Amino acid sequence: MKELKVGLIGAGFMGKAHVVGYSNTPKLFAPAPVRPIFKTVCDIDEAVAEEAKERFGFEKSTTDYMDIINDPDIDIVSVCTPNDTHAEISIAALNAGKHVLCEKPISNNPEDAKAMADAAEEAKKKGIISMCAYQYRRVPAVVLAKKFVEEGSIGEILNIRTQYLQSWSADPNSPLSWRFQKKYAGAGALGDIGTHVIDIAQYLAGDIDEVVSNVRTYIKERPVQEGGADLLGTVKIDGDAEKAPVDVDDEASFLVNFKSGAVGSIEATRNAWGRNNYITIELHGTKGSILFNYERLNELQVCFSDDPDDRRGFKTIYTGPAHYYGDVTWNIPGMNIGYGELKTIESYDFLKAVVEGVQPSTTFAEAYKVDRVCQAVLKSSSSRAWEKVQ
Ligand code: 4PW
Repeated sequence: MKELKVGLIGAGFMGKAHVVGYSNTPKLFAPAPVRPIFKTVCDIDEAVAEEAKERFGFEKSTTDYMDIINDPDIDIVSVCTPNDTHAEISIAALNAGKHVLCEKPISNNPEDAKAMADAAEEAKKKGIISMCAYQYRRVPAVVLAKKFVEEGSIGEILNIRTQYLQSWSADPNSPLSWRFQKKYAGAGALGDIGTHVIDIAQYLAGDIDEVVSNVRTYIKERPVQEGGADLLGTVKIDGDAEKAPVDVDDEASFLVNFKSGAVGSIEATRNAWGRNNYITIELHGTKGSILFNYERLNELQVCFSDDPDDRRGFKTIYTGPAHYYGDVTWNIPGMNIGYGELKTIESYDFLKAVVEGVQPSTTFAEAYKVDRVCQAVLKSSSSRAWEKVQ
């Protein structure tokens, strides 16, 4: 079996997710496109890098990502670092001829996002593949929703309502990680999770043309955290600790108009007690409706207008062998996939694209488009008016 050597940059939560994805690809998918070989892991924290090397089975660890870029033996690079470093690392890797799987959002600022899209376009001419890790568009139920849309089963899309709601930063004692600082993250809930549902909305309904928004920061300062590790609210720091300001949003909600003429609304917050990884998509078309909720990610609900009056309503389709990669994951609908399998589907699509030389979604150019929607949302929050996506 063909082998591809992996360099992982950033060994925290997302680094683990990429390792799970790569290592499960040849186990879950037959035939597997390649066997990923774990060559070098990099983290700015030496102890984290060393521990990741041992636990994940990398050959080497380093604290300098250039060791990965300069290693001619490494074929693919996973970028799992905070947003402010995505451009520098991804562009260096692409220029060195390495295929890049970069975490989302593409960057913390539009200039860098554009530079990344340009670098990816240039690299593509030399057969170098890049992908931004918006994995939720690959949930089999979401892919099925796309199929219904493309087949015209729900007619013309009138409205798409999406939400991404979490609760892990609702507690004021959740520390000030890089995700609450503009210089690293670029934006708060909007950039961190709102971007996922912007990506899905555009995947299903085409480009967003204009937005009008409400953006709020509810918790203005948070306890300072030692070290840069992202704890996603799992560890709290008590009220007496030193505090520093939060300069990103806790919540963004906005109305959108699509170029197609469809309308919609998008909401993102990490301050919604009781909501965990609550991604919802509700599409209303001229001939039917579709509903998805990630907390029941193996299900899609659909309703068709031409069902008889006395039995029209939402029905639930359980995804399984008949759906996206269901034939190679588990055999019976209801056995269900989870986050690990989803990251494996993403890894498989990326590795297969590298082998076949075909550019997969979400491209850096599409991810830059998501970033431009975010910029319009932030602009509208200041101007308090509709803003065009530039
Ligand atoms: O991309 C998102 C992250 O930044 C993820 O899908 C979930 O929320 C997990 O961590 C955050």
